[in-house]
Amino acid sequence: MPGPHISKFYLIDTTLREGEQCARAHFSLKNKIQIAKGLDEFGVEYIELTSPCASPQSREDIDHIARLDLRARLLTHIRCSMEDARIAVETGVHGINLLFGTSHLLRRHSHGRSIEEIIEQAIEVIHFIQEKRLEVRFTCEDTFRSDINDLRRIYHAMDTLGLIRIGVADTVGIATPRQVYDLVAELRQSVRAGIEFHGHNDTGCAIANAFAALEAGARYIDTSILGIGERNGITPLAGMIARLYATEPALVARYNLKMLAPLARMVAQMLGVEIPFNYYIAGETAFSHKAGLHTKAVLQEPKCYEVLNPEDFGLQRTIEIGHRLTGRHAITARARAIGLQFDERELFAITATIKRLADEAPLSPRQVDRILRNWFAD
Ligand code: HCA
Ligand code: CU
Repeated sequence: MPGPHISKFYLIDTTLREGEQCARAHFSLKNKIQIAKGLDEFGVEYIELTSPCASPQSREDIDHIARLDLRARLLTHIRCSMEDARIAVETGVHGINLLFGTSHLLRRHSHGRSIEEIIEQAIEVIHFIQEKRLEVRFTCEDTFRSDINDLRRIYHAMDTLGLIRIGVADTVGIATPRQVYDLVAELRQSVRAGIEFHGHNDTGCAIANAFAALEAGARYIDTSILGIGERNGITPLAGMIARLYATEPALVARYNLKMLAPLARMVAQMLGVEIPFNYYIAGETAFSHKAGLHTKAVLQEPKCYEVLNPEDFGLQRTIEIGHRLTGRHAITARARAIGLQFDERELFAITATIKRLADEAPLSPRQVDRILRNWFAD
């Protein structure tokens, strides 16, 4: 089967903007510095920061982060207004991400502007930022519930201004990969600016949508550590990396993959939450193999059931043994690992015993080892 084609792309991590909008997040300056440095060390190309207009501390924090001299380019994210832009251009970031709600719902209930008014205001703000020689990006917020003709008009108008990026945002997590692909592919034909995709995960499509955007020619993907953001969040960094690595490890070879799990742990701790047990790469069971059929094959060739090599992420696989679905091969391997040899007949008997015991309740690795040792001693 031919693999998908992905060309050059950049990650815009927005843990420090969208992520701060997660109900559980309240980052101190110290937290923000740790996150920014961690992301920089991981290698994301851009870090997006909360608007300096959000609060006095938010403004001070940007100044601090701008002085860290990170490799990643810094962005801040503001409403498309002169008021916000005047403050944002003074913060020392490299670029400014603008957004304006363009869906019928947001135009009506959020700001009440017509499409003409949106374009007019955007032009003024963009010219102002460009005069300050900063990168500008413009997003039609709630892109996928906006009228396609309005989108065409706005993006075209923005593109003639020479923006570095235009943003496509699935603000409410409603889009499907096919819709994302089609829209990005169309825009790719009609605008010169690079396309950024920002996708929420309300219906579980955030990674697939981001990937579809890349397949259609988007150049920038927004992510956050643990996927944190408004409601249930956006495309999670580790999940996006997993998706890209599984397509072709070379796509993510430039990132420091071993930092994904520590970054997830760090942010989970800051939020006072656990990493979900089934989270991409860093989740407790992400590399656990259980059923006999699986463990037998994995012990011979991990690729049978792994598209991600845990070692590349600084992690290890686990073979679960003490349960009713266990198999002889997993038990044999464990016995060997603790220096015990059994013949075939014994192994069948031990396996049957463990299955019978585990029918009551799963056995811990220690209990399994004890059974093996006692058997050997007998
Ligand atoms: C927001 C909305 C936003 C913006 C995304 C973007 C969204 O909280 O400001 O500017 O690309 O999901 O639309 O996060
Ligand atoms: Cu968002």
